Amino acid sequence: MSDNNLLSPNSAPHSEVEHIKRSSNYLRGSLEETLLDPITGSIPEDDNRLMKFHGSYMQDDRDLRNERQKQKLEPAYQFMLRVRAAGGVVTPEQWLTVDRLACQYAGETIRLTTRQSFQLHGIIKWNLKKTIREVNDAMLSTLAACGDVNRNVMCNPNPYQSEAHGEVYEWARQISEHLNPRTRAYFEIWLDGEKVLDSQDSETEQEPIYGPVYLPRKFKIGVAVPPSNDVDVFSQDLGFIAILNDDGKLQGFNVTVGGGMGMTHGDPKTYPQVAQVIGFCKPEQAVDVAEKTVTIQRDYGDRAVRKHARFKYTIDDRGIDWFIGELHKRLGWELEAARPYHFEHNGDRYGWVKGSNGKWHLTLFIQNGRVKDIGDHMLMTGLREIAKVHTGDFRLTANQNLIIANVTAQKKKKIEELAKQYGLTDGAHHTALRRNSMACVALPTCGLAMAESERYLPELLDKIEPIIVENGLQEEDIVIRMTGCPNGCARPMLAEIAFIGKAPGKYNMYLGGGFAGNRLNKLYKENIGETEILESLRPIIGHYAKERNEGEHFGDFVIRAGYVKEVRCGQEFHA
Ligand code: SRM
Ligand code: SF4
Repeated sequence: MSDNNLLSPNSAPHSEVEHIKRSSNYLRGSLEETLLDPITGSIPEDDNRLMKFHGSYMQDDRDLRNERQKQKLEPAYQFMLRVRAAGGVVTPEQWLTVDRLACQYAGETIRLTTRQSFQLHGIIKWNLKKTIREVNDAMLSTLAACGDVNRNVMCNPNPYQSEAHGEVYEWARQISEHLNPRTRAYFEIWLDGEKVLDSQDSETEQEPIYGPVYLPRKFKIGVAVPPSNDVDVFSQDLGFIAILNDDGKLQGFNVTVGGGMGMTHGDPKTYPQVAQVIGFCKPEQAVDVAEKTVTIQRDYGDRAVRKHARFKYTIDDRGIDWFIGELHKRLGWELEAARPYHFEHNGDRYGWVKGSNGKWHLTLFIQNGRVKDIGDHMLMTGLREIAKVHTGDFRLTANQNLIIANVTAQKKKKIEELAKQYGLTDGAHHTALRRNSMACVALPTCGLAMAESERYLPELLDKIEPIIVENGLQEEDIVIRMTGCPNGCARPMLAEIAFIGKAPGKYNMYLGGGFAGNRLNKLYKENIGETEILESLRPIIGHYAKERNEGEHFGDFVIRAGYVKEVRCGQEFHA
């Protein structure tokens, strides 16, 4: 393993974060002590960096910032906790645990994320350890939910092809487990070391895959099952596209590399990128491909400039042929030629369906992944009541929605009744535009937000929907996404219509992403507020309604009609 030196492959000195990681003794830092410090609800910055690897971010409630400053109080420090489960599959018991923790420590709300995880917000420092312990008691984890490691492995929760899904999911789970950090720090800090004694040799501390400085940056893997590209496989650092034969049996995976969304406004050296398909591997080779790809990024990723440290830049700088050569060398075998595949969409398919295993699956529309009781709309209570009787599983989708999966014929009626009683919806009464909408968390918790997102998109949709309805497009699937900044947490750069926050109330508007998540969009208008957004969209929507070709998606139309140019790769995004 390389990279014990202090220079990046580009010979520049390593960034501050690299030094923090290196001297952290495998992610321990002084976390154990600072968590106990009774004087402040915060932790020092160095520990905050390490905390991310443990699945938590220190935040403060930005709605309260000014008021607290006026009162000369420290910010309202609180912690976000990300709970991950590969492919977003959890049992009803695990759902109930997350629900209980949310009610006890995290403001009575759960956030389903764009990577099929849970987020709890607003946990105060002194409740963090109990919360993490209970998450682990439920056989869930927060380790590596954030930080410079492989994150939650996404997997298509396809309820239509239950058998193939089961197999694909199993590979996603194995990749996830294989790439988990091995440090005992997590167990020592949060679980009082008890699991260490059970399962690990306490003499040696090793990270066989990551080494002592982990990766230069976060790393993301997703597994798609065509025709659904719900995991947005082209946005992933490493992707697997399941190839099934005519009987629906898994043959293996096409491998994709080098996707990513994040960028900085006004800095063309940073850009979103779509991944490239580089070949095919058998199912049992996927873990090896994942491990070797991660080690290549470990050894060649930029450790000097964090903005340039994602795997997409490693590949773009050195070239795809270099990467494939390096991968083959490390594997000791070669990928086969990529096999044909076809994606139809990247959204969710709502409502009840019967899977090939005879069980039933209900996909619910959860606006922006926010699970909360608001007035008469008792979403959180309803899901809790379902979890109490459900014997199948829950599946978080990559579009922030939820599937009540594997419902037996006997339980279907009961679950239907509960869904009705608590107003849980498959979104049928909304426009297809809203059903295909997604917004990142942004304010008030996200420290990087420049504008509202989750709290604003539903309101903006209230104003766009009448235009959609006037034009008879209420059942036309159009993918619309918003984020509060250009980090791209709701993968807006792949949406047909996107808004990326610039300042309070101001957004850059992008058009022309591929309906199946296969093409980046392009800047259409810069720094505009709501009035201009609506004025800009109205004629384009009208034009689309009148002049679209049969089956033509909105993203394709705006390119054909000349509103924006087609973007074929990330390097063309800002051009
Ligand atoms: Fe994200 C940082 C929320 C998916 C790209 N993301 C953040 C932080 C932790 C803000 C921070 O660093 O202080 C946000 C916490 C907000 C909050 O208050 O909860 C945050 N990201 C989210 C979630 C919760 C959005 C959501 O509404 O669901 C998603 C959690 C995923 C999970 O469960 O693991 C989330 N983030 C994504 C995605 C989409 C994906 O992974 O499929 C992306 C784009 C894909 C990619 O990584 O290229 C994404 N998040 C970022 C970036 C930009 C990374 C970059 O390459 O530049 C940041 C900032 C950073 O890393 O410095 C970021
Ligand atoms: Fe925060 Fe930006 Fe991610 Fe939205 S896109 S959650 S504002 S980092």
